[in-house]
Amino acid sequence: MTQSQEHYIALEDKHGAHNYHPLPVVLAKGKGIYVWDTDGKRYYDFLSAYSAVNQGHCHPKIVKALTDQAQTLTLTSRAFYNDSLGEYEKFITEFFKFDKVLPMNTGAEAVETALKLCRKWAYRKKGIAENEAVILFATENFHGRTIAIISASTDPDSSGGFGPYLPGIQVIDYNNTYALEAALKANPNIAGFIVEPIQGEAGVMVPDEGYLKKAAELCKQYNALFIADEVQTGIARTGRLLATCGNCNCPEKNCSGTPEVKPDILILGKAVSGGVFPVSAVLADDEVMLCIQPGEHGSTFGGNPLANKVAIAALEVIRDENLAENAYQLGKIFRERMGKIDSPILETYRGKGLLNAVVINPFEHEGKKKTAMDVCLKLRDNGLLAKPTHDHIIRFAPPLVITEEELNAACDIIEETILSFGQN
Ligand code: IF1
Repeated sequence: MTQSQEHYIALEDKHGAHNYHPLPVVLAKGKGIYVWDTDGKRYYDFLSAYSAVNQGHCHPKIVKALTDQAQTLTLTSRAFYNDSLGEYEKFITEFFKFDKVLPMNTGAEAVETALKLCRKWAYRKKGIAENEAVILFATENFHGRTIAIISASTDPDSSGGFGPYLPGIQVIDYNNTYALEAALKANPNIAGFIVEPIQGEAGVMVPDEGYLKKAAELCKQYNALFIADEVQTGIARTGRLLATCGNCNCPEKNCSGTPEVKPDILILGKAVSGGVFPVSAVLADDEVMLCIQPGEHGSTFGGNPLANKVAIAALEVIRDENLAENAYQLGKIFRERMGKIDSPILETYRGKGLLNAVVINPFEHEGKKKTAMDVCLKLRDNGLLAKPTHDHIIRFAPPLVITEEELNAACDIIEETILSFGQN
């Protein structure tokens, strides 16, 4: 850590709220799969801003869409029409095969939107009595930071001390279709079930094969909406256009893998814009989406011209650069490489596509107790950035534009770093 970086860290510490504990590195530039710190040192970015920068940092096509539109028209509000919103709505609904989209900005806002939509549907279509609707969530979920969302959290760090919480929420076991069926059977007021196809914050928890399909079938059987939060898993990250990829008709060649399911409500964020701008989206067919009527929901910035142009460009990059296929192929190589690392500190690894995690056994090194954070600090020193989750898990999620050669070079760093700890 140089003096210059300490200066930036001290500034944030003094003037910013202390709601984060960042890895000590101060970034000043990004290009493709790389970021540079304020001293000019280059790193492989294996976090990709939590999977927002799937298209790589500062992708020229996306940046051009942003700068062109920034000089023309940035914001109209939804009080008026604008000449890019319809174009974007047509594009994204055709891309993901839904009738309609509701544009928002952040992931949490899109989740809130989906929850509101689900409740409206419950009252207007399912016939649940006013104020009686219940939405099911999974244990260890992460859907964002709003009061409604943390009301469903099972993580005391997320929810503790922020009560009172929102009613109308029930939490059931993740990756357990029996628990889902029991809940649906027990209560006719269940309006929907919201789930991450792979749980990110929980530590890249990949559910059993067929779980999502069965969950969607159960929702259909009991007339509840199946809501997929693909804010993190969405848009090529897991080796398919969507982790729930069913009826989405992926433009990618390799995306003919086992079709899973088409959610009733699909939530996207992060990579919709390639990390250039906050853009999120809720997609549904008319039967559901038209339950919300004019004046009942909205946002000043949702559907703004900058967002519209940026999102079209970002999705075109996903399609034109075959990023789902790349994530699929390179994900296999990544896990093969992790499987070959022979170290007592590497407990296991898991993931899909380029959303992976390595589980670190707590260990002692040079007489001191070490955790995943110590491994991440060493990775940083060795030129690769990743962030621990839950003390013992390291998430590895590089931009999807990474090449096989670059991935192997990055795996060399991970391997050397882990092995350097294993030799006590
Ligand atoms: C933070 C994790 C990732 C999400 C899913 C909605 C949202 C997120 C599945 C909300 C956001 C973020 C937010 C970020 C940390 C991060 C995260 F570590 F918590 F789990 F990505 F891995 N649904 N995830 O993962 O989207 O409102 O943030 O745009 O610092 O809170 P948002």
